[in-house]
Amino acid sequence: MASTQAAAASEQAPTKNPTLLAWVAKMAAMTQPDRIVWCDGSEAEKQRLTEQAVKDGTLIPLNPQKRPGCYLHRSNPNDVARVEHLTFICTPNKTDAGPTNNWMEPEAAYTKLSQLFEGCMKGRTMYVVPYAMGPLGGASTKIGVELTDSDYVVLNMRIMTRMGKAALDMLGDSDDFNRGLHSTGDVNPDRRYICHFPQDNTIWSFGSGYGGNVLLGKKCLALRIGSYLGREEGWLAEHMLILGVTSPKGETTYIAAAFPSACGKTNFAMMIPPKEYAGWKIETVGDDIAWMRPGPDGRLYAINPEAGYFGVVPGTNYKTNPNAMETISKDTLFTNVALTPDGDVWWEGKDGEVPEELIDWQGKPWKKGSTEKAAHPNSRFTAPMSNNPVLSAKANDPQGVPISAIIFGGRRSNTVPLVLQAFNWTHGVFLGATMGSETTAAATGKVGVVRRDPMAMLPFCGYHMGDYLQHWLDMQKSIPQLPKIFQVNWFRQDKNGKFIWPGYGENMRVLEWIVNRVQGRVPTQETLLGWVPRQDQGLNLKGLDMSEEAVQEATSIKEDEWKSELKSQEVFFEQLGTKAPEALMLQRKLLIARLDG
Ligand code: OXD
Ligand code: MN
Repeated sequence: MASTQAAAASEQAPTKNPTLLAWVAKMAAMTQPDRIVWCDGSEAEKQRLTEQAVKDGTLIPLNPQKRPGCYLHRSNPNDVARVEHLTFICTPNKTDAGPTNNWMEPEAAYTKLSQLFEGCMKGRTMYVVPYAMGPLGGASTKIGVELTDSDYVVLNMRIMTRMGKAALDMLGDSDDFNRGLHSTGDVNPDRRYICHFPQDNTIWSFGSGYGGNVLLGKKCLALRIGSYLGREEGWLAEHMLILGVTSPKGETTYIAAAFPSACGKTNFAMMIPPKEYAGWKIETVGDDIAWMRPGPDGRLYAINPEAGYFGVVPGTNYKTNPNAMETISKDTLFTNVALTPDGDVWWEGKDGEVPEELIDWQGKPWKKGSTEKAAHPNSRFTAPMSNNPVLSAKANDPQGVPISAIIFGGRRSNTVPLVLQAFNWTHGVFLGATMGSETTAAATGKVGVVRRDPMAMLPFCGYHMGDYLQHWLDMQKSIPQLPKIFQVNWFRQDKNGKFIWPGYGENMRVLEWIVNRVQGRVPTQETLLGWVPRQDQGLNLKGLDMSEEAVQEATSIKEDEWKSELKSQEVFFEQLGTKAPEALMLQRKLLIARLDG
């Protein structure tokens, strides 16, 4: 694009912010779009972009009687998940990125990606998407601007963030905004890079259209860059849901919980308690990301920086998550699910009969009984959080909510018991740091292998993991009223490979114990690993369809399993080298001594 066009574009720009205008012009000069469109976030803009996306085949309208305002998008089959091996942290020193991130030297990365971005928007539109992560006007809220050549990205960003004029107004003339550049390019996995430059507050993403790689506010800004900023500024950016649980007496406790991708954060955040819990209520503040900072009253306050949900579709049904089913009943974008003959969507695990015939996620005819999945295992919905019947009013509160408990949960078929409470903050950080989880379809690669995933942040920590863990330890000095820390595992299996714990709504029983512990209401039992529910005054099992032996099995601690677990943890700590925090190494020694003693 000629520089005269860039000048013309800045004349039409709805801002006079000199830094923003100069940066947009510079990026446009490199990518050379035919036109630049500044997004205002209006309904008219949504309609215009949607019509255009339908016309160019990016979106398929669904049956308006069955799914009003909903569309289906099919991605390139080579572009269906986050690509951790193509995701880079580009800090000046390799050590700053640490051993768990891919690293590129910043200048080398800018040069390499500039070659890909050079002229890549010829014949295309560059959309300028100003967005806020967090409630507008909040002290914790951050502004980003994403430049993208994808109308699908704009429509998703519209749901996932507070986007358009309001964000631009909040930015004003400040130069404090994240600079995000994205092009779908030719969707070639050999030319796909997701690069983060924390010291420049910049993200460059090329060659993908998949949410986690391209909705730059989410994983890239809210977690990778966010975690880096959090360390500099004294707060925490975490891969955590936030929920409020209200007892029949009207007492609300806010809890943040970290689980790796596709391990049920959305389900947990929207859970409906079982019938034995009449009068209890769960409300969602966030389903994926928490930004937490100490508040003036000494408690830790959390906001959800997002405005929508980008959730895993398969397995969602009226039993596992009725509130999600309501949430995705309208105004939702579906990606890579199957299409029914009557214009609705279908996925494995949906309620009701399996249809005889479908069009699968790749647009091919599919017949019942096929060995192929009709919906991709990482197919997704993008839905506004305002659709959620149990959305907490606090989700839009710029102050956030005071967190009383933090939960770390992995997907483990063995070893980790149903629930335990850490002895103290340092021990809790040790539990989070040593989390392991079996991999899922949310990222490209083998599914079902255990990997260490500290705080569920392995793919999302924007700096050295050892420094990150030290930051967690240091935070206790600035939070006089520390939340209590817990570890859970809903995924333990019996010898036949069946999940022992029923999960979903029944997780309320574990949640109630956590609330009771936080409020100091129930006694507990000490074990080698932490505090667990007592058999007499522990978990409420009334009405639970589970044998006593199965409950025993779900909560048991097997010392031999813990000995091999400790070995696998050792490999992880060795990787951190001298940056493995001393306090965590001491926790490790104490645990070894307890197990050997
Ligand atoms: C997500 C993920 O999309 O964690 O939230 O992959
Ligand atoms: Mn996630």
